[in-house]
Amino acid sequence: MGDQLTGSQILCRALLEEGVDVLFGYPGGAIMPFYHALPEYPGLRHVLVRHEQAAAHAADGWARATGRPGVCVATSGPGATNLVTGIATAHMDSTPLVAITGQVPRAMIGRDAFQETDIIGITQPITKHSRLVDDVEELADAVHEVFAVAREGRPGPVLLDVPKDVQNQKLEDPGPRARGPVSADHREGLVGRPTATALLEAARLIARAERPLIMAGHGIILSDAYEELRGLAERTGIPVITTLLGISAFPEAHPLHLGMPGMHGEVHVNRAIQQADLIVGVGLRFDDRVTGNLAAFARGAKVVHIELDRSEIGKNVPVTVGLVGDARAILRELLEVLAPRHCDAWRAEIETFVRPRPESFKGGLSPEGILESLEGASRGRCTVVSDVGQHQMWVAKLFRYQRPNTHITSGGLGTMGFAVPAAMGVVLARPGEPVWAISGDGGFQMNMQEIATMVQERIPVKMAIFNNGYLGMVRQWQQFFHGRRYSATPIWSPDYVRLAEAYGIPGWRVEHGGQVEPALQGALDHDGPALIEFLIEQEANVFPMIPPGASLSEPIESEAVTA
Ligand SMILES: Cc1ncc(C[n+]2csc(CCOP(=O)(O)OP(=O)(O)O)c2C)c(N)n1
Repeated sequence: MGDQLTGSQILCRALLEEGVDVLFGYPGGAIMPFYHALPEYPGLRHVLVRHEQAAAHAADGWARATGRPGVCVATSGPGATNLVTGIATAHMDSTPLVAITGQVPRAMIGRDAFQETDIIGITQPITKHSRLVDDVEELADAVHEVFAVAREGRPGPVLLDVPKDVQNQKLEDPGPRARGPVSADHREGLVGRPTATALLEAARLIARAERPLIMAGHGIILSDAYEELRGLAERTGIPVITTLLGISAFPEAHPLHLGMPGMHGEVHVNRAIQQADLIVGVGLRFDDRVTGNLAAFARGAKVVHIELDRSEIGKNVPVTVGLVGDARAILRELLEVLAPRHCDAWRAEIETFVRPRPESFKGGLSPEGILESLEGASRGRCTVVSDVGQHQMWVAKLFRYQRPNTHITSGGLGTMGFAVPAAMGVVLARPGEPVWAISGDGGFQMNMQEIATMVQERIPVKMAIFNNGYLGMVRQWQQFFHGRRYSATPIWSPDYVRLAEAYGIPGWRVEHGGQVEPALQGALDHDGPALIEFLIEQEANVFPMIPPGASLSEPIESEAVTA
């Protein structure tokens, strides 16, 4: 007779078999058997967060940085429901995330037991798959199944709900699972090839277009298609636009890089889109923040859409040729049939749309100045995790990303409070590299409790708060579209330097330009978490801005228009 294992031990072992080495979580009644088993598996590092939402965001940050599923754990009821925003964030941005929740014992399910919620029902619309395991015999297979679902095809979150008595159930040790090495490659098992006819048609459109553009999205990062994207651009001379989640999928300093499109996109980028005769969209979903008024979006352009998720093709924008599959694989096939060409005349035309920018903001306390100094101090070697709001747009537009996948943000859900916990996950995925969490004073206060996690777990996140005393992005909308009625947007902050002190970490308040670089250097030199508060101009705005519902041709470019 072999040894007996509990469900919890089987769960831990299955996690190790999936290559998991870190999990973010918070214990409670229904998940206690799992936490009882955990110390027997030192290969599983557990990071105790201060709020389950942060566990989901940290696992999400870890997953975005590694390309492998991140894992978060919570108890039933309030623990599980606290994960929901993080799961929805991962769902909107196609992050592979495995959420494990305890559930009340099977005999209690459906009786409104203490801390019972139907977390399967709650999360079904925001997961790829959610599964209640009601027999220990199924547990190991269920773990492997949800990991496979999370990473295969278009990645996304999954949830495994494990009743407490199943965690305690005993089973004859089935022995380690006979399976090959775990692949970190989420492209495993993918996807039909596009037909030769469709590929040739796409190549023909690319060869003949006079004003073509490439729009690159998150799919480039998810499929490691940097080289192929660059190959496509350089073979054809077609300028490249990167969406918010596509930022850092193409070198920003490259002469073919144009910038970000959409609501806060550069004027020349949006103008180029409106004048294009072909858009090659790769790994993106043409969401409404990118297109503006759909009816007026790129009306002269045919669209070649390369996308893993078939349901995205034609969902928002009419498509001339849709190529369904992994971006890297399809770009490679396309490169085989594409002859070299250039787009010099079109590029010269776009050049005339570009608004002049000041040479340097260095040393200033403007958002531009801070980001330029931050880039200099980090020598381009850092990863930047931004929160949601005005600062997010400044970070997206002004920071010059030099390496792939070094810009991480909540795009689809736009989740305030994301940056600080997500950055913890990124630090653990990229030890030795500076990781900045850049937040507004609003979003920072949504998850600042996680400084305690950083201290206890020695996670050296560098936190930068752009404090404008307002929920800035909402205030900007109120200024532009609600007659400056600043309803519920002025926001008080605690003394962040003393807050840092209370947590035992260094903190700086930066009130004038001369303090920017010393503070950045001080934070980077400190071997641990550190915090900087930048007191920026209170009513600074993000320009340009396409008003909601307007077309990309109708930007607000300066204060004059809003006065
Ligand atoms: C969880 C959540 N609640 C509300 C919003 C709506 N919202 C979007 S931006 C924003 C203001 C953000 O303010 P702050 O964090 O101070 O950043 P700033 O815009 O000033 O840079 C708000 C409230 C949101 N995106 N997420």
